[in-house]
Amino acid sequence: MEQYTGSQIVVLEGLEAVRKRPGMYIGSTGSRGLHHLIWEIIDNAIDEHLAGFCTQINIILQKDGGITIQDNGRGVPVDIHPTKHIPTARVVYTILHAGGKFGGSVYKVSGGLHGVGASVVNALSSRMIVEIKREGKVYRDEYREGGHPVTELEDGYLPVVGKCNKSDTGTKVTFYPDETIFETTEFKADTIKKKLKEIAFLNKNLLICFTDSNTGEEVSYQEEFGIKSFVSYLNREATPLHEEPVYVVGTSGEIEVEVALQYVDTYSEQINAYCNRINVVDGGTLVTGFKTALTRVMNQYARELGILKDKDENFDGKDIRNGLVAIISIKHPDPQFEGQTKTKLGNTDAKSAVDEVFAAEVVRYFDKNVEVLKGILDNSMKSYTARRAGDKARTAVMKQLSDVDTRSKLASCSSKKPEECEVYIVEGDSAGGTVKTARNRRTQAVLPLRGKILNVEKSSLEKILVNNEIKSMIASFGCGIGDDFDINKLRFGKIIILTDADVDGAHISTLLMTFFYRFMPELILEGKVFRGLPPLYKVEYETTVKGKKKKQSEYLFNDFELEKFRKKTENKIINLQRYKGLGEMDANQLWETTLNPETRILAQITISDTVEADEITTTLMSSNVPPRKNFILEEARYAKLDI
Ligand code: 0R9
Repeated sequence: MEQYTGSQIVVLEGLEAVRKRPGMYIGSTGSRGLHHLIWEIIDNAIDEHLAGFCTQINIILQKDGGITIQDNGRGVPVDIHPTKHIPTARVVYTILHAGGKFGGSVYKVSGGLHGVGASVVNALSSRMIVEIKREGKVYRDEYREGGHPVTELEDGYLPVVGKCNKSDTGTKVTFYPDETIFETTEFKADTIKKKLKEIAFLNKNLLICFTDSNTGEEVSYQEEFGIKSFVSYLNREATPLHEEPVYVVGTSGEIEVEVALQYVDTYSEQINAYCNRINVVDGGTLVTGFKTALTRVMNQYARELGILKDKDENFDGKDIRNGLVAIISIKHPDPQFEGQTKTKLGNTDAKSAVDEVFAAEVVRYFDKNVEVLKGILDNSMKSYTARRAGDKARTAVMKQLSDVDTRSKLASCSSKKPEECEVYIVEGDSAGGTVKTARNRRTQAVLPLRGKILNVEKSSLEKILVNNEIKSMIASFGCGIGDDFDINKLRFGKIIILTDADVDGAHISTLLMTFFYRFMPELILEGKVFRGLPPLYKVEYETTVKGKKKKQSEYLFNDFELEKFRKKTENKIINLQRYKGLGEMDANQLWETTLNPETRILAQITISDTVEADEITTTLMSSNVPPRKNFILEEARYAKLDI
C-alpha cells in the first residue's frame, strides 16, 4: 500500500467524519440511507446527461452484494489535480463535496437534496472500484474500508488496465456498503426500479437499464413524453375525468417551466414538484405560482362560461384542485433550497415564472379543448357544493361534540399541559385495558378504537363525520377538523398510534395516517404523530460477572437487532420469546418496552412524495387507490440510546 502524503491524511479525516456521523450526510443508516448512496452516484451520471454527454445509465445489482452504476459520458477527468496533486478522479471520490466544485454551471443541477458527493458513498463503503474510459484507455482506482485508496499510482497517474475504442467513454462505479455502518446492506430491487422510473420520466429520452444479477431480471426505462407520461402513470389505477393529461411548457427569462396535469375522480390532490430534477417535497415558490395561476384562470373561465353567476362568488383553490394530479418541473440556474431538509424552493422568481408560463399556456390549451375545461369546472362545482354541505355537517358535529361527552371513551391524563401530554391510540378494548393499567396516568391518555376506522380516501368530510371512531378522535384531540382545525388547541404534544406488529395493525395505522393527512395535515407536518414500536423479542442470556454466572434479559425490536445480539453474545441465548401482539405482554413489560419515554422507541411519521404509494397502502386500501404521498416512519431511536 502506498504512503499517504500530508494532504491525503486530511482527506481521510474528512471521510472519517462521515463515518462517525453518517446520519448527518445521508439521513439514516437504515434502508433509506442505504439507497441514498445509489441516488448519489446516479445523480452524478444524470448531471453528465444534463451536460449533454450521456445517453445511457446502467445499474447492476451484483450477486456479491455490490452495486454498479455506469454511464456513457465523457468519463471523470484523470489528469493531475492542480492543487491536490493527485488524479482528479481520486479527488472526486475521496474529498468531501469535491464533485460540485468542478464541471462548470452544469453541476448546479445536482447538489440539492442528495448532492453530498460521491466521496460520502466511498466513506460509507467497505470497497469501491472506479473505472474510467477516456481517450481509448481504461483507468482503474480502488478504495477499501471507507475510502482508503489501495491502488498504487504510476508516476502519479491512475494505472491503465485496458484499452478501448476512442469513442467509447464513460464512468463505472461499483461499491459495497459497509456492514458495520448500515443496519441493512440489502438493496431492494423494487425501490431502485421505482426511482429509476421516476428518473426516466424527469429526463426525457435518457435510457436507463437495470439488471438484477440475483434473479436475472433486466428492465429498461426510457420516456419519450416525460412528465406527461408521468401523470398518466400516477393515474394508471384511477378514473381520470379527461383522457389526455394537459401538458404545457415555456420559459420565462432563464427559467424553464413544464407542467403536466390530469384530474381524477377522488377527493384528493397531489402536486409533485421538481426543481432541476430534484423533488422538492415541501413545495415552495414554484408550487405557489402554479396554485395562484390555476385558481385565477379557472375562476375567470367559470365566470365567462356562466358557471359562477354572482361576481363576488369564487371557487376556493381547494375546489379547483379537488381530484388534481400534477407534476411541475422547472429548471432554474440558481436554485435556493430551504428548510431543514432542503426540500422547499425559495426563489421568488420561480413563483412568477411558473405563474406567467402556466397561465398563458394553459389558456391556450383550454381555448382549444373546451370540453376538458368544462369537465374540470363541473368537478370544481361539485367540490364547492360538497364543501358547503360539509361546513353545515361540521357545525352540527361540533355542537354535538360539545353537548354530549363523546370523550367518555378517552381515558384522559391528569396533566393539562399539552407539551407533556400524549395520547395512545390503541386497537380494541383489550389492548386498551392493558395500556390503561400500564401507563403513567399523569401524562399518558389512552383512546381505544373499536373496530376498523373508515377508509377516508374517497369520503367527503360530511360522510366521515358520522363515523364514531373519528368523532371520538376529534373530540379527544380538541383541535377541530378541516377548515376549523387549529393546532394551537391540540391537547397533546404527541399522538401515538399503537397497534400490533402484524398486517391488521399496519392496516389500521395506514387508515389513521390517511385520515390525519387528509383532514388534519398539520398534525403530520408539525411532527405530532408517531407510531409506538413494541419489541418483537425478549431474549434471556447468561453472563459471567466476577466469576459468577448471571441471568439477564433484554428486549429487541427487530430482526437486525436480534442478529447483532446473537453475534455480540456469541449466541449464548437461553430463551427467546417472540411477541405476537401487545396482548401477550403484562403491564410491567408494556410499560418498560413501549410506554416508558426513557426506554421506548417511537417512529415519527413524516410525509414524502414518491412515485408509488406504499405497498401496504396499495394492497390494503381501496382497489382503486391513486398513487399519492407516502408516509415515512423515521425511527426516533434516541429514546432508546439515552439509557
Ligand atoms: C457512474 C456515475 N457517474 C459519475 O459519477 C460521473 C461523474 C462524471 C464527471 C464527468 C463526466 N462523467 C461523469 N460520470 C465530467 C467530465 C468532465 C467535466 N466535468 C465532468 C470532462 O471530461 O471535462 N465528473 C463529475 C465531477 C467531475 N467529473 C470532475 F470534474 F470533478 F472531476
